Amino acid sequence: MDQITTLALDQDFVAAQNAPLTAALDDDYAALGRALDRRGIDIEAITKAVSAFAVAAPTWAVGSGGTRFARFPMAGEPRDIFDKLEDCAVVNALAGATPTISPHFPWDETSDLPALKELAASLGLGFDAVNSNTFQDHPNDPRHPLSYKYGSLSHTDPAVRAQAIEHNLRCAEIGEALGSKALTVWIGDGANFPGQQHFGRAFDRYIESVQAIYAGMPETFRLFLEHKMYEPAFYATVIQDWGSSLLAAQAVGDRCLCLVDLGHHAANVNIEMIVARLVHARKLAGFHFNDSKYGDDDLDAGAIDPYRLFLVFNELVDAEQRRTPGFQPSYMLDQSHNVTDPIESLMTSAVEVQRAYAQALLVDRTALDEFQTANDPLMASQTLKRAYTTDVQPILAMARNRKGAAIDPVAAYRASGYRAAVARIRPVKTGGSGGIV
Ligand SMILES: [Mn+2]
Repeated sequence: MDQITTLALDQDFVAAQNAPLTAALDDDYAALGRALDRRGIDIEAITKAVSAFAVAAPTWAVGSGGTRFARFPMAGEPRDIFDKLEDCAVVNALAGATPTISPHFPWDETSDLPALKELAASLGLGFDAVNSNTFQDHPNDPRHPLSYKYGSLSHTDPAVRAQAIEHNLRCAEIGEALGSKALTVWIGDGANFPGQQHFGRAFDRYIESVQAIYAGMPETFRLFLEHKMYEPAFYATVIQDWGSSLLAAQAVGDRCLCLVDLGHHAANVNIEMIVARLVHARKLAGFHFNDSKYGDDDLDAGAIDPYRLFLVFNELVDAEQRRTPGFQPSYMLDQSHNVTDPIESLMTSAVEVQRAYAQALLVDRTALDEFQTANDPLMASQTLKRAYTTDVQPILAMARNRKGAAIDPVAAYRASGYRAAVARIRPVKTGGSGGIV
């Protein structure tokens, strides 16, 4: 492959884009610094923490997503994992918050792993958790002669389970070669009709399969179990909620943890409380960030309910500051971009996640503790709101500016002409009607 040259990855271009914006940024940053100082908060400490904060970009999110009904392809969509890496590099170069990518197999299959590693290194990208896929068949792969139509790790047929276990072990092996340290397992197993599946036996089979993956994967690896309430199984899913996920993780081992995808719950479920419970159990793997209005919408993080995102981070920062043993969450975006340029969505989403983190760092935890102890719900709530309503934009922009990323990532991206440039060398990719690409 030819590595493309693009203005979006050119430091001088980004610096030139930032130049006319720096005076206003300095002014806003100084004003916010004074305001925070009056609250006893050192703005530099917050900026440093924000600067160190990272969220992984999933490789599948740089292509156009779709729904069950249709997918509308976009110009210049990535053709393979190498193109995806280049798109992810642009996201990281301009928004400065996604230094790692999370690959998915078989979607990211390549026969040349060393070349993949080399390209990632040249683009300054590392590899986060590897994702396995046993929720669809792999018709062109001779290692997958059996169908996952009726499940994978919990399938009634031991041969299908063995095939699915083998796929997961292979994903871990590829991940190890790429420098990843975790394997994420999400299965679509479940039932579409009452009576279709024996709940207890299916769960037992799932645990047994995950135990086999855990025993076979590298000892340096962590195993993330992702739950999801529904879809593709619409009546019952084997790992439908954090309770099932926790029971399974506890049955498997210390390095087996529960991953929370914000969209994978019933409407109005208190996700921040799930975070607190998983932190308590020392079983929080991390997050797949996205947003939703109705279900597993996979909308951009912070697009619908930024306060909920803040409340999730409020729990995460609380755990971080209490130095909870073993607290080492892994953060990733997991969204489907149906109507936007995925690069723009990923950049703005990474910024929204960072924003929620910055706001959560501003919570006066001593005051909050006192209001909780004194049973003062109004002031406790106001303590959170005071942090949430603080405009931390200058902190986020300053963190980006200092690391050579863009003060205004979307404006810089559009000015770079990246999409038009890749559209000239990447043919339009039709097909793929699924909601996930
Ligand atoms: Mn997910």
